[in-house]
Amino acid sequence: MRSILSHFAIPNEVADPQPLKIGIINDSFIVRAVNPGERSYFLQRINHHIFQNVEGLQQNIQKVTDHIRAKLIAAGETDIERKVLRLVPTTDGGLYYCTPEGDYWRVYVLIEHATSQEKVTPVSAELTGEAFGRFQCQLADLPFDELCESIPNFHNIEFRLWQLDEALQTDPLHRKASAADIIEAIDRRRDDMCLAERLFREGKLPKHINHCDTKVNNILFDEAGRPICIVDLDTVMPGFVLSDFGDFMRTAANTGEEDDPNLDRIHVNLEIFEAYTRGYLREATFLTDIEKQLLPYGCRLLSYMQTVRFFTDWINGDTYYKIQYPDHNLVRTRAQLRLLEEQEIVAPQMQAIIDKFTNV
Ligand code: GN1
Ligand code: MG
Repeated sequence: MRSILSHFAIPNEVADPQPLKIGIINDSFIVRAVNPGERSYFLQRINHHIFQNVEGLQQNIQKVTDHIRAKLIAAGETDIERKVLRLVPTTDGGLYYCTPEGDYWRVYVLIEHATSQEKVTPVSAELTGEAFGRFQCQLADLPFDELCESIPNFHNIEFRLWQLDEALQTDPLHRKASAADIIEAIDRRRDDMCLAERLFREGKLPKHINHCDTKVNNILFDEAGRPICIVDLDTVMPGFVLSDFGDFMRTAANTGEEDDPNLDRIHVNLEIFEAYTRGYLREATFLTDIEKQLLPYGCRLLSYMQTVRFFTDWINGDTYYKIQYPDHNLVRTRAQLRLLEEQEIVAPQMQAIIDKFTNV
């Protein structure tokens, strides 16, 4: 492990890397400074089975963090090193180090005195909405095609439906016969759910840089409980703002669990919806009218997309998502489908909340 560190431009003396139990995609380690007051670091092995274009991924992160840093400097902010991540280059100026065995490693400067949260409250939902709104706003003038899709077609529902159709054709474990109701529910909504992709092709809906993993645990908070920095930039890529809004609501504005076996527990938490929306719209001042109007649709789109992705994985024999019991992906599918149905029911209330904050 120390030999990995020797390939990075770390000027100060550091201790041995200590493994951290965060995230399930990359392996993470903390590398503490030996002398007090000096920089510590965050070392990660990048999962290159999921992120197959590590060069493109690292370029994305460098562009996004440079862009945000320039914005913070221009705004006269202080404490900038805690407000945006900084990649540490390799000794020959690269953005990552690849070992002879083919493992990919990167190093960030560690953000000190920061905490993270797993569950939101209405107060933290509003702060989180502001933080993701500010993040999108800081990146709104970075042309979306300057970044690559670190996972190609990640939030493209047409592609996800194509993947499902492929899986259903093969049906390797003969599972589809027992899930006709799910297939029907997905099919019935196909046309509606591909609206965003159609609007993009018609030039009516723009793409922007999105985070694409807008969970509250991807925000670092300071000691006073205020968001300081957005982390986990692996999926930052071009897409619709609906992705980030919708994925937060999918994960946080649900009274049940993502994989809740008891569907009666699943409802939309409108209090969280309203709090996040208030914070988000306050900061995301770049949004066009159509983007604002489509935000409730964005919630449904992300729940639908996750339904399709879990279901595809179940049909395929559980090759992508880790499962804890045999039909876990089927249970996840049904829970996400129920969330979608609940979001359909409260769509008018969601729209009224959006309208209240946008004065239309
Ligand atoms: C994966 O591992 P996690 O929870 O950060 C997935 C997301 C899904 C989520 C569903 C790279 O994210 O897109 O929404 O599972 N990330 C990737 O729980 O596929
Ligand atoms: Mg994550």
